[in-house]
Amino acid sequence: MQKAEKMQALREFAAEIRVETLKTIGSLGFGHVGGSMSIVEAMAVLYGDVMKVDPKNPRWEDRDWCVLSKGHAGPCAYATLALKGFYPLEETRTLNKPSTNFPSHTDRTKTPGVDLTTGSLGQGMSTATGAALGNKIDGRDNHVYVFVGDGECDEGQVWEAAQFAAHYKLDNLTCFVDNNKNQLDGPVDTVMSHGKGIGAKFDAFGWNVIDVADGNDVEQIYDAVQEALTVKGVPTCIVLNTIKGKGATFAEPSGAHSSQPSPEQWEEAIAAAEAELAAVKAAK
Ligand SMILES: Cc1ncc(C[n+]2csc(CCOP(=O)(O)OP(=O)(O)O)c2C)c(N)n1
Repeated sequence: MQKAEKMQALREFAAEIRVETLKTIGSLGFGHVGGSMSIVEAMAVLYGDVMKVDPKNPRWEDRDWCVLSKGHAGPCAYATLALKGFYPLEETRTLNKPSTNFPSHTDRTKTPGVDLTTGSLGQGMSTATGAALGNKIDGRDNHVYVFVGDGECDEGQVWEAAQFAAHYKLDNLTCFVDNNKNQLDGPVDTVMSHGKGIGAKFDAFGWNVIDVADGNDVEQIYDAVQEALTVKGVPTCIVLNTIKGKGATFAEPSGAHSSQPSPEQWEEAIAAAEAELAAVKAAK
């Protein structure tokens, strides 16, 4: 497939994920829209092209792994995995309801395709790093991708894992930083700034660092991942400069962490995302 054709397919996949993420959270009426929408394009690139996974065998030992250390973005993963064929889309509409397999934060014991349980910020970075080391020791030819939030990077545990990953030369590990500039309590720079920047911190810990100027652009993300996969001897951090709430009419303007819009606002947002999907398809 030509690259242009591939990018078009990834843009369409991202637009579909955006619609289904909204419908998933909308089935509950409230939730983590902001941090789910900011990573849509990165998830589209991973599951639409880069990662080797088998929806019929989610625990295939040689699969690539994806860990949402920012586990509150679970709905984006649920929509992505449903579109990839791990389970029917309708099932995601039970989000966070009693006896659901789709809790607000990702849980590997409940949802097919979820590789590690997360939700307590910082921990997913450590467990993903452990998984990468385990895979390396086992001689597996696979890769672990982990997403951390820029607010999450306040957790000391992120940096313990970063130091560990560099020490063990985990070139089978790529960490995406969802640099959407906002966390729960407000702007990252107001709550706890990152000094010279999160990328500079990973660099200081011995990682290869790639800055993606537009972290909601599938081609820029795709190119960064391809570059990361060529780097040997060190893990790579890809800083995605994203927009919190991207594409959600009620959440993007404020960059809110969680949202509980009115039914009319849900309808408006889903209609806008569906219109965007149609426009992306028409641009073929
Ligand atoms: C250890 C821990 N402390 C606090 C929380 C509550 N919490 C959930 S999300 C969040 C903000 C995270 O911000 P960021 O990493 O920027 O993610 P984004 O909202 O942009 O997706 C907080 C404080 C948590 N889940 N775990």
